[in-house]
Amino acid sequence: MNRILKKIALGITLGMCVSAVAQKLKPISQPLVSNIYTADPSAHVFNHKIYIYPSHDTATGTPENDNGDHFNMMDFHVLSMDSIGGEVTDNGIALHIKDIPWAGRQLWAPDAAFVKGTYYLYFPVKDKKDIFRIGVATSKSPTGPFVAEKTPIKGSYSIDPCVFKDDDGSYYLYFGGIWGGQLQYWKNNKYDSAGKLCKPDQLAYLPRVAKLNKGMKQFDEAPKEVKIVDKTGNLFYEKDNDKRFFEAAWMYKYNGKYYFTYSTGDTHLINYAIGDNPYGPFVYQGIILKPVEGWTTHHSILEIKNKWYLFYHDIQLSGQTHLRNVKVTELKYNNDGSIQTIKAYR
Ligand code: FUB
Repeated sequence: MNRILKKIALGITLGMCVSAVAQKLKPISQPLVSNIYTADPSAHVFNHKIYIYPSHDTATGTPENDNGDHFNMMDFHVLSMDSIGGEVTDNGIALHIKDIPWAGRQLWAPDAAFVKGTYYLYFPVKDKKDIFRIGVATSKSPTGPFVAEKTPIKGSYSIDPCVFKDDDGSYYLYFGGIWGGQLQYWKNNKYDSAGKLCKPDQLAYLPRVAKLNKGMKQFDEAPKEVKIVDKTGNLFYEKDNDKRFFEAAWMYKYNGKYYFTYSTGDTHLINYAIGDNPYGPFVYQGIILKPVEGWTTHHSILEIKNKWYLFYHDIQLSGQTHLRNVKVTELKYNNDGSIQTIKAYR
C-alpha cells in the first residue's frame, strides 16, 4: 500500500471512528464470531446451509508496511450457520499454508464453489518468488479439510478471487487488487516488475475475469479486463478513487442483471456497477456500504430465503487494521433495482 495515500486514508478512517464515538454511533450488527479474527467474508448457501469463507486474520507480529505484509494469514477456517441470526460454528482449520506446496506467504481473501459433489476453495497466496497467484483446493465437505493443487491456476495472478455461476452453468473467476494486491505489475497478462500505480490523470487499473474450464481448476481462456464505466460509457481515472476499482470483486445476479461489486480501497467504499453479461462493461451505479472502522472493506452479497444480505467486516473487536471481524446485515433494493446504501453505524 502506498504510504502517503495510506496516511491520508488512515486520517479519514480515524476521523470516521472518532466521529462515530463522539456521536455515540452504534454498529448495526455484531461480529459473527469472536474466538478468532475473520475478514473478507465470501458467503454461500450449499445444501440449505450458510457457509462463510473468510480470511483468518492472525497477529503474527509482522511489522506493518505499504504492501500489507502485516496481513500475514496462515490458514483458512470456514464458518457455518443454519440461518441468519442463528448460532455460528467455526469449523476449525480447513486449509493451512504449510499444505500448499507452492505457497510462500500471506493467504488472503478466498471464495468457494460447489460443483457435482466437490467443493472448490479458491485463494490468493504469494508464491515462493513473492508474487500473488490464485490457487484452488478441493474437498468433499464444505468445511474441508481441503487438498490444494500442486501448482497455482495457470495464468492467474493478483488477489481476491470471486467465483460466479451463471444461469447457463458456466463459472467465471473475477480477481485483482491494486497496491499490495500487485495488479499494477500485470499488463496484457504478463508480469512487469516495473509496473507502477496509476497517476491521478491515468485511467485506473481494471479487475480481471476468466471463464473456468469444466474441471473448475484451470482457466478456459486468458483473463480479460472488466470495464467499469460511468453513465456515458467512459472509464474511470485514478483520480476518481471513490468510484474506480481497488480490490474485493464480488459478482452476482439480480432480476436478470449482472451486479459487479467492489471495494474502492483508499476511499473505503463498497460500490456497485450493473451490466448485461458476465464480461461487462458494467455501468457504475453507486455506493452499497459507507466506510467501516478499519482500513480495508470487503464483502459478499447473497440471497437467503427471499431476503438479501451483505456480509462485510470491520475492526470492532480489536481496533486494529489487520485483526478484523465478519458481520452480516440485510441489503435492500429499490423498485428500479438500485441498492439502498448501508451505513454500518447509526
Ligand atoms: O485480507 C487481505 C486483503 O485485505 C484482502 O485480500 C483485501 O480484499 C483486503 O480486505
